[in-house]
Amino acid sequence: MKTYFAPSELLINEDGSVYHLHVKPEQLADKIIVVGDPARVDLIASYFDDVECQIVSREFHTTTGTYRGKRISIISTGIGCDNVDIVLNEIDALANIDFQTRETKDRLRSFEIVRIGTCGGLQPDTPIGTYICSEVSIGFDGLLNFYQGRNAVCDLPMERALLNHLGWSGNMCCPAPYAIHSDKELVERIARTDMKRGITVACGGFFGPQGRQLRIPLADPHQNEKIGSFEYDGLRITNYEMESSALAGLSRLLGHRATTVCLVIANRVAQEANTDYKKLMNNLIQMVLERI
Ligand code: R1P
Ligand code: URA
Repeated sequence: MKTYFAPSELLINEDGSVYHLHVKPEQLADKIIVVGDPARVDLIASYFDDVECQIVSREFHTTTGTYRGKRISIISTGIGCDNVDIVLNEIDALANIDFQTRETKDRLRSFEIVRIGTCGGLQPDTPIGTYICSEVSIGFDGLLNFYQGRNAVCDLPMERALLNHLGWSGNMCCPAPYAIHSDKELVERIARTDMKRGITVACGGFFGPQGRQLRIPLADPHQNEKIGSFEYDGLRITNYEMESSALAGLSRLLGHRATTVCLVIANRVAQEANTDYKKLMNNLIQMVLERI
């Protein structure tokens, strides 16, 4: 049975492009690299052989082109899982909803999506300069809780074990954290043996939610010690960033395959940071372009 999506639910611009991204259905490749920083789109595109289109709309910059014969789209999300909700739903609509009839297509398209980002390392063996591939993402952002099917795709025992370990109750559990596995084959192909693998926690903020205290005291001053000592099924929490959970979760619910790779630019245990990471990011970009 076909589902019809009203103009208020799927917003389409006058020129036939999707509302926020301003991208048209034919402009999207099956392989997609997602980044937070719009400037990173141009950096990645500088490695392309050919550029087919470049679209700029708010923080959502999209470039489609080819890298060694592979057609790839690069899209910036800006910061946060709320923006990933927009990007994932709009790219899925571009692929799987007919913009003329506003109905789902008979044959559904599936994307391969890799996010390239920066993150904070949470273990002594994830120093600045480490590349981490997320085998699992834990969302402290709450986004997936609004979608039916969340429990079917999440690792519920891992969620319970983490909450137990943190000893959180009341406001600290609102919204409930969700644990979602990345696509296994994609993790193997992207991480190979030269990237660290682990559990990534995606937070709804850079400061308090990541246990950083400036002038406001934290609700749980021991959050990062507890996060660092959590172990589940041989995996530890390796890093904090702000988008991987929504990317993995929505991809799973929509039938796309996704994972996140991040460069560690701050280590919370050693209390060190490096804001001059251009060379290391360039290297990570080239690794992903070869492997996607
Ligand atoms: C915070 O500084 C930003 O950096 C990380 C976080 O997820 C957040 O978006 O990723 P990006 O480097 O992709 O922006
Ligand atoms: N991005 C984050 O979200 N956290 C960090 O500590 C560094 C980059």
